[in-house]
Amino acid sequence: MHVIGTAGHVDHGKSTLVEALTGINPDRLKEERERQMTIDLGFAWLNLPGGETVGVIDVPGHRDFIENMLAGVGGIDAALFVVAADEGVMPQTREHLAILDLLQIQGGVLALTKSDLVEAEWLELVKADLAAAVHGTALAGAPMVPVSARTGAGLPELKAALQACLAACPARPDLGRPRLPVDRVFTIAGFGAVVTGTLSDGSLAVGDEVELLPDGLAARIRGLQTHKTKIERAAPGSRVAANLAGIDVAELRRGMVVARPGALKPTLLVDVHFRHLADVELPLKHNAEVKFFVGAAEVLATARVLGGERTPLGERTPLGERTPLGDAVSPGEALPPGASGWLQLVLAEPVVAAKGDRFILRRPSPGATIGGGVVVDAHPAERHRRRDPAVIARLETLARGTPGERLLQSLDALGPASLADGLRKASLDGALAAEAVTEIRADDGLVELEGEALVISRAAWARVEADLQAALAAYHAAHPLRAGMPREELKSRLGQDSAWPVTPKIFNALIAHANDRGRLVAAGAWVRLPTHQVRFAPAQQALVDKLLSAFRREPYNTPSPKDCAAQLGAGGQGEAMLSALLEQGILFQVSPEVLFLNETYQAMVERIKSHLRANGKITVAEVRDLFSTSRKYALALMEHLDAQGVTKRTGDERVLKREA
Ligand SMILES: Nc1nc2c(ncn2[C@@H]2O[C@H](COP(=O)(O)OP(=O)(O)OP(=O)(O)O)[C@@H](O)[C@H]2O)c(=O)[nH]1
Ligand SMILES: [Mg+2]
Repeated sequence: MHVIGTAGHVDHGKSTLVEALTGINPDRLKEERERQMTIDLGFAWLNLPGGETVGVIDVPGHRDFIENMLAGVGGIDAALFVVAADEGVMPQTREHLAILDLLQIQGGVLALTKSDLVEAEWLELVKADLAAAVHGTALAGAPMVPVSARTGAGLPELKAALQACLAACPARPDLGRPRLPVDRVFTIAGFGAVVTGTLSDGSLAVGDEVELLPDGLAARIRGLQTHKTKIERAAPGSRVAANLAGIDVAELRRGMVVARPGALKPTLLVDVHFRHLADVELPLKHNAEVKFFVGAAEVLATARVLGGERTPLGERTPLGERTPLGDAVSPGEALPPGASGWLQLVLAEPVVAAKGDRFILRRPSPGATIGGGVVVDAHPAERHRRRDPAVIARLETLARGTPGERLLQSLDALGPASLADGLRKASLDGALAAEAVTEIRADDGLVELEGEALVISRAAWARVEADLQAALAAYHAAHPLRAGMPREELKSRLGQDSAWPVTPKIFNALIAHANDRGRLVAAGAWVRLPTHQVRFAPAQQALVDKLLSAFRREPYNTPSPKDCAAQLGAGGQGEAMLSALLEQGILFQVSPEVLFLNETYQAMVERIKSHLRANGKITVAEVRDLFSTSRKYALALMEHLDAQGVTKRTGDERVLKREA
């Protein structure tokens, strides 16, 4: 599940390229089609040659609409960065590039559009210019592909480059805490309110009760779609349209977040690490008014400068690291262009944000992007006093991650592992290790599968549980007459989607834990959902009743398995129903050719045993006469009892081998 977003200067051919790639015109507004200019976000989906379908967000390039662009780029995995070959690098080429870099969008492809309009020599000049522009940014080294939407040249190469870029892109983590930042709201006649967005941190399913933040409105998910296809469950990282019941569309707006009730809290105060763009003209003054963009939300804020580093132009400072060249920016001082530092943003309205979220700041008027960075504390306890060195020390530690967070990260990557391995991978020992364990235990972040010898993070466990249940539900739907899914099949199914190896030891521990928690039932070679029951359709049940009454009429002269299957239905149905009757223990098979009702079989065994206890021995002929049946049935039963170790053959006779 991936989402890509376009970016680039106005009129450089982004929307035309999206339509050439996907067949979908992303400009859906009448005004956009009339003005031939994108105003708001557009959505499409692209089938890659490898079979993956990826979501596409098309953004406006015009500088007047850059704030609409910001509502869409937050959740993308990779950029489709567009530069028109005839015009080359332009102001919003640079501004969009800066935004993608501040948001740390990790990959992308550089498409040189309108290549049909230029000569080869000119194209080389534009390429060199673009390579210089992306130097030192998140898109440095991204492949450059000349294309023409007009002639179709380069489109297959572009798709291949996008595919390679996404293949290298890690899957979005499932933290069991879904968030859908709403980037579009509309109604569908007869269905009501629909919100769309790029889902992160967890999955959503039809029927889920949800909350719309920051307002705290309750709703229920009535339907879900991705790429206009109905789905039951949406995975993190996918484009999602959610039809909401119990809410009025007038209450909804872009920037809201759909989440589980109570899972997230809106905030009016965030502590951030901020990078001020080097080519901005003015310094960022303490208490300056800014626009804060996070997720799909936009809110006015006052920026309080807590401290920072004056770094040389263009040079990047890794979080918290002091460069010898930079001298400090004191609390309350203005942050000059090119500097980075710690801000506390006092928000005019509540938003939903989480630690680690990337954000952008813009100056309200005249509008300009001035920088961005990462949320370090989404719920600081208080307004920080300006001259408190402990505040920055704490933020630096938070930015690196608490010991517990570092342990959880390494456990998430390892899958089920020993606690000791998790600590080793996170390079935590001594007091830090103890602190990490205490912290994640306090947050209930650890699931013990086998004490400390095999643990898994709570979030990874939630994923495993959801995968197991989805695999079983799919199996039951495909095989309604089977008692359950074969264990081995479930194991390989789980292994297919897993980021870590599913060894027999790990699989058994996972299944045992899920079984103990009542999430599934593991019985012998079968695993099923607790709710699964083999139920025959009425017409099938009538055939079963008829067959069983034949067994009751002649309990010892029973139809063969082949006859039974034929009576139960053609085309494989009869065989499947017969297996179900055997699995349910209604019928019992003593040999490939002989079946009895289970109760008949039990009674026969008892009668033979008591005969043996009384007489010491029995022959096949005596068994035959005991039940007034034929030799075929008597022989099959006795050979079965020999094999079971109930009887032992000596010559023509059988004796009791042992008392059960
Ligand atoms: N010759 C030629 N013209 C193109 C090509 N791609 C786009 N155009 C033209 O360029 C103009 C702008 O294209 P759009 O796709 O609307 O550009 P955009 O980047 O989406 O513009 P905004 O969304 O407003 O930022 C249109 O007139 C297109 O027909 C191309 O490959 N070759
Ligand atoms: Mg456009």
